Amino acid sequence: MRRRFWGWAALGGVVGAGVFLAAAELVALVASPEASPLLALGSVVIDAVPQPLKELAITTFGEYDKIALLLGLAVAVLVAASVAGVLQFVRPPLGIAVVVIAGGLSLAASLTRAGAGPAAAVPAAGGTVTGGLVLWWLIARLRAWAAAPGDEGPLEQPVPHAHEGEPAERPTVHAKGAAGPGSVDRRAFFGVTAIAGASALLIGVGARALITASSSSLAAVRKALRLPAAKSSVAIPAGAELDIPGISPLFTPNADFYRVDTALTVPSVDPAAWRLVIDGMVQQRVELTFDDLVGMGLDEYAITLTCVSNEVGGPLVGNAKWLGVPVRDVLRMAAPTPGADMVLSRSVDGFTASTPLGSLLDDDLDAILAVGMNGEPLPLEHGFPVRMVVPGLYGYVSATKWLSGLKVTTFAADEAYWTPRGYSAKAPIRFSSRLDTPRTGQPVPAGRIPLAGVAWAQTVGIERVEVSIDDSRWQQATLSTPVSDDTWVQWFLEWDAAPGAHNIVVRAVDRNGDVQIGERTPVAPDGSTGWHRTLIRVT
Ligand SMILES: Nc1nc2c(c(=O)[nH]1)N[C@H]1C(S)=C(S)[C@@H](COP(=O)(O)O)O[C@H]1N2
Ligand SMILES: [Mo]
Repeated sequence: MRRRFWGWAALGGVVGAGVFLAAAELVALVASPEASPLLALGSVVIDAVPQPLKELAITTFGEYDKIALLLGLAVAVLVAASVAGVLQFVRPPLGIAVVVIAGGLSLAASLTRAGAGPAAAVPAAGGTVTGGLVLWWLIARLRAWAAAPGDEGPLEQPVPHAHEGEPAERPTVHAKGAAGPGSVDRRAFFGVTAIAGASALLIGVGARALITASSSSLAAVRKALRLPAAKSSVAIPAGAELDIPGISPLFTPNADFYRVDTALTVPSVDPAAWRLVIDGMVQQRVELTFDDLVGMGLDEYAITLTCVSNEVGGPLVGNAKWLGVPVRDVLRMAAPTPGADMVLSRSVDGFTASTPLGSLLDDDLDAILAVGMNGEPLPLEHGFPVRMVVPGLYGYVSATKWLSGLKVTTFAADEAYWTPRGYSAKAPIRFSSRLDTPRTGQPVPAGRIPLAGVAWAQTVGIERVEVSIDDSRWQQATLSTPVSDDTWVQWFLEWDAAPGAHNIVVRAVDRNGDVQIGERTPVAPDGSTGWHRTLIRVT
């Protein structure tokens, strides 16, 4: 078929895809809000991409890694849709075959998400049928127009717009074509393209907005939630916080707290419907409601949380005051049976973490089920309404957000989310230190200035922090008064900065007397090592 129609065929394909997605969103709204095909596909991609690629995405896009993924998916959909349109034009029903394949993939993706019931299949199925019909009809009109005798088609090669507004008004049709055979099909093609395109846009955006609105109603639920007062609060000793511009604050504000998870959209969990199931190798299966949990009494704990993906000197660490209940109190209600050595905590979104049972039962370790963070209910993106926090273990093996279950089991029998993806099943944190100020690329004027930052060795505590300037001897920094061994400390060292470039290296020594490992190792499989080195320019 004539190549000059390929642009219009691609446009038909894109409109068909738009109708596919809009219809799916509309059906999802009624049938299965979690089963949006695009989001389901995105989640499958997140779960499937190999670990190095994922690290690359996190380091390249940071907090925007998920937006980048969705944009990438959108581009892929545009390309596939255009190809489907052209294929359907050149060799029907190959385009329809592409739609069916896309529908099958979305269907599989929706059905395999955590907690998906049979209803999760409906949006993808509805989208496939509607999108396929529109594509078939549009391309049939285009083929009739292209095949019409005497119609040479557009005089100039029309360039399809990015948005399918009013291509019919383009000066592409000469008088003979307008009245000749095929003009009915041409008008039908453009008319339906415009109407279908515009409706897809309206319906798709509208349905998504309504689905999103349900999460803003959850935000209102969270805002109205009043947690019982804490039985005990964290004592902050004098000198716990240094007053140095540019240093990490002792407690990281919730809005600045790093976020790492595999959830493409923040899971919505209503505390009124929340249940925690403790099962597996237990004498007594236990099921708790949110009121049961907070009714056990809340205490405040200051704990620094660390991500295994944090590079030396990186931002994926934060300190907060958590309000919660010891995990051991809940586990003891269920009475773990002998032989168990692991607790597999599960999130509503399917994420799992493997934590040694011994750590969670240890009376001297403040492993908690947290419901509050820095004086508020947990923020939605930090695991509302309940998450786990365990001092001294990386987040991926302990800090399950949107918690739904604790399965008492063994490391031999069960595997957590990250274990088959290149990370260790057990991962105590590697203690570390960081220079916060001054920063690389931020020249400072010569004179006396503080070098300052934070250091953490959860459960053990920081003994001292040492700084080496231009490879000279290690100088001991001054520490803030620790809140506890589970929180980071701030440190500073006054420095007479002379003009030029200077190499600053920081390392910590923990209370066991161990010196921070100097050798650089990557974040996988169990956390980065190395000293934070910073090049500072003094002017
Ligand atoms: N449900 C769920 N919980 C999760 C994760 C996740 O992907 N899904 N990521 C874990 C990881 S890797 C870390 S480091 C911490 C991060 O917690 P934050 O986002 O509140 O800082 O959450 C943990 N809990
Ligand atoms: Mo993490």
